[in-house]
Amino acid sequence: MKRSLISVLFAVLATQVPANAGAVPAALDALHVIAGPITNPANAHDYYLIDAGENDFDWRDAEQKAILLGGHLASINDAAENEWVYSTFSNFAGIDRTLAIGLTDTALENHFQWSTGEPVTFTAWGAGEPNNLEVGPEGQDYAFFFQPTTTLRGTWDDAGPIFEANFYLGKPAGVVEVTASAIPLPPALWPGVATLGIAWVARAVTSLRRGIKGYV
Ligand SMILES: [Ca+2]
Ligand SMILES: [Ca+2]
Ligand SMILES: [Ca+2]
Repeated sequence: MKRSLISVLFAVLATQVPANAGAVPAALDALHVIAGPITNPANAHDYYLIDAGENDFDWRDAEQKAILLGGHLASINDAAENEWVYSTFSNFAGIDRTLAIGLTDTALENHFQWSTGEPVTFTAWGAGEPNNLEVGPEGQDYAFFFQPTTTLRGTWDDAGPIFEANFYLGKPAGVVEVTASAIPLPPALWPGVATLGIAWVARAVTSLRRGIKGYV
């Protein structure tokens, strides 16, 4: 995982944002941005849909990409945001998708927290979830929406971090939420990046976000 994240980082840093409006920076390919920014009128936050291209989808990589975009995987703070996120992205471009959101209990089993640090004020677990199903030694610590063709559509499942690229129940993707107060690249989350200079990286990311504004 480390190698792929580093390659993403360098792709971002190497990006020269073109002056001409409407051009799509090459770094978007590395971040696998499918769509965005799309603004939720209810909270004025911008959202992106990202995936892992042809690779297996890893929740942890998606969260790091979200940070590079200036946010985190989406925090679902109420029923209205749940409905908006699911209806906007679960069948985006006509493709059924299994959507990652920013909820995880990696720190303490069955104590789910948003990666933004916001308090958990709303949940929409599917029947019987979260069940921490022991499919591997780690259990299930990462939240995803069930995708549209399941009877549990619109509700959440705890799952392992990795979904195969060709997962048979909907292409895995992540929903990124950017708030006005989001601080790109918190040093605590990017210890390796700190040595490269946080300010330099933050400037590059800000330029990138400016460059892709309007790209949907
Ligand atoms: Ca939110
Ligand atoms: Ca768990
Ligand atoms: Ca589960």
